[in-house]
Amino acid sequence: NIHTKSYLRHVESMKILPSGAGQISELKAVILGDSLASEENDLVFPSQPFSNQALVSSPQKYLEMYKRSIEDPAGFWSDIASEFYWEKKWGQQVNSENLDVTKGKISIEWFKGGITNICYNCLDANIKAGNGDKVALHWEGNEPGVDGSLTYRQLLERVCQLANFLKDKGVKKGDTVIIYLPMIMELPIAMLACARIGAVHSVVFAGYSAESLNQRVVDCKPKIVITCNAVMRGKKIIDLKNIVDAALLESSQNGISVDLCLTFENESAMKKEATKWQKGRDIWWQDVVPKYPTTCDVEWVDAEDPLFLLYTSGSTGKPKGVLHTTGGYMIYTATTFKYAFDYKDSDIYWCTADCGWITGHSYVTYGPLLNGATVVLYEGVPNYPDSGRCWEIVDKYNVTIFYTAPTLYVTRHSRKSLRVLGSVGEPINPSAWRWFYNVVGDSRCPISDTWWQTETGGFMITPLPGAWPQKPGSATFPFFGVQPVIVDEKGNEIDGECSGYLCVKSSWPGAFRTLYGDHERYETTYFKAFAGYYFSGDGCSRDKDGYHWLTGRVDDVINVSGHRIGTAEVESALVSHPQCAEAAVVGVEHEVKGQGIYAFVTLVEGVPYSEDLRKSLVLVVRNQIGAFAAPDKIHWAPSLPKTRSGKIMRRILRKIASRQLDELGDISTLADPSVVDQLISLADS
Ligand code: 6R9
Repeated sequence: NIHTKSYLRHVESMKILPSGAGQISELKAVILGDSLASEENDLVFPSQPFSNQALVSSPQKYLEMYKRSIEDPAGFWSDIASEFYWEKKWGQQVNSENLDVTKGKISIEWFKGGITNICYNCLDANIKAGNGDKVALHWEGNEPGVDGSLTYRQLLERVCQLANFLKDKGVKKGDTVIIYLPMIMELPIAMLACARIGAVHSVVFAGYSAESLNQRVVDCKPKIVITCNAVMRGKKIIDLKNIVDAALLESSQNGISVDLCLTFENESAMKKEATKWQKGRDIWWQDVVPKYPTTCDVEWVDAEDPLFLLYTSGSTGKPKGVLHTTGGYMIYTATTFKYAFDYKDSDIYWCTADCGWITGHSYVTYGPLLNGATVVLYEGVPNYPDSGRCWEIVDKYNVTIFYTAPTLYVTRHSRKSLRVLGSVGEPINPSAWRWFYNVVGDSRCPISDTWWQTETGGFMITPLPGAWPQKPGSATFPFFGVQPVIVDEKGNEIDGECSGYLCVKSSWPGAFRTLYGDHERYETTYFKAFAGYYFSGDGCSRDKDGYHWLTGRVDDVINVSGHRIGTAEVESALVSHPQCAEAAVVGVEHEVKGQGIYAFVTLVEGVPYSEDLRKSLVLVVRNQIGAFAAPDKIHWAPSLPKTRSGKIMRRILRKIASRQLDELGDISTLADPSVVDQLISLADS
């Protein structure tokens, strides 16, 4: 195996190091020599005390486990799966797969024939293990001082009440339930209640517009919609019930009518009396759910029975309903959570993602609860009432593991409790990485830069904190059982130092099994581009030490006069300029070069935009990448359009860059849609 070889080389090169030593610059000189001072060769070592207590404490240990996971996936994963509760064990064959379209239908199965329930494993099993009185969820409301918590036992009781209600209303195994809720405890409760009775949940992020919600209702035809009347985002009230009403009206005109809309009264945002109501269809959660018994038998399901659908946008066309099944997803999210965050029973874990995204499914709800973790849920926005809020929350709950999109700002507060940081959603450029490491983590906490996707269910390429030195901006090495390959245009695997398209060879337990109702699109989108592989849609390079560097979506690659330039590369160069706070780069049509480089740039607070500064920004890119990569246009951006999960919406930036202002599309998922108007007004300044 080529990759195992390159890791071996890597490990050999590290044997000369005193393990976990902290003096980066001296060590760098020892192993790399002076000539290799470029950014990607900067190694950041875990501290000795951290490595000593880590689950995977050395590259050798990782390599041992990784090798076994590749050579004997069935053995590796069934050993882990045996630690979970199964009503009946899986059959003789642990897994089977076909990832090659030329050999027939694409199919992936793990633990088929095994009978289990993920809600049981999250709650009942942890209570049986003595964690009944441990806090499962700490909830922090939008308004400071508004909070609450539930122990594992209390959470189970709430879940059972809702599960009983759903059953009573005729929701059965295999039925779909749409959940349109903000980050209140009822959101994970609703997910778990569906899982308990074998219903398939489809959480729709409560920032989606009525039109988007309608699309999803029409596609998955839910038995019931669970929502709440309103939510506060900072000082703004969002009337969710209105949005649901509009969506359901539209879907009924499309021939799909939903008969039941269970509505939670989110009192701190809006009173019952102020809520629009459709008699006969709408029911208040508080009026009915608490009347149901606090115990509820589990619906045992097959490992390959569907657990949830989660819609994600494709590059074109209607949203894709990514379908995950039960057993493999359960084992995979639990295991990735445990190792990538070096999870210990005493940890307090906070992931800032919303449950409306995959990160909230795998790493707010399932992964952490399967491990019996204490999870912080936050209802609000990171900068309300001010930019210190996140750190206030970290200090208030003594958060030890903090997982976020790398776009937050730090002020005051101690953050002493932190020990592991995580990053997700976008390539984190070396400057942002250093800031996260030095400022947020006080140069003490390893960063798990986790590369993965809605489709992959869980982490694919990620550091294991404490196991090996990190390189700022690199997601490092594959998780157990994952075989990333980099292929060229023709689909040939390339070895060693290289860059190309990131694919995955062989399945892993957390892989999605189909696109809901459209298996053909599943095959075409993900398995036809490079036969035999799952194609991620991302570009990636691998350096001589085997570290992986994600370069962004392949559709974000700009081809300038035949030079392939990752938008992330140009962004990294721009943000290395001391006066540049953030940058987003897109391609635009260019008469001569084919594509030109268009850069949106946010300056450090207080720095005025000037012609000299523009020149020096362009110069930085010329110097770091080459003249061919010099931006054709620098567009000053007081802020960038981002989703609530922190992803820059390049689709919108591309439209602004090419001045296709009437084609901006749906901007309802932006954290702050007014950013768009601001950018347009600055387009030609
Ligand atoms: C988990 C999640 C997936 C896309 C993925 C890639 C980008 C996510 C990343 C990253 C570089 C990381 N992405 N994590 N790129 N480094 N650590 O975000 O899922 O919403 O489906 O997005 O996000 O481009 O293809 P999803």
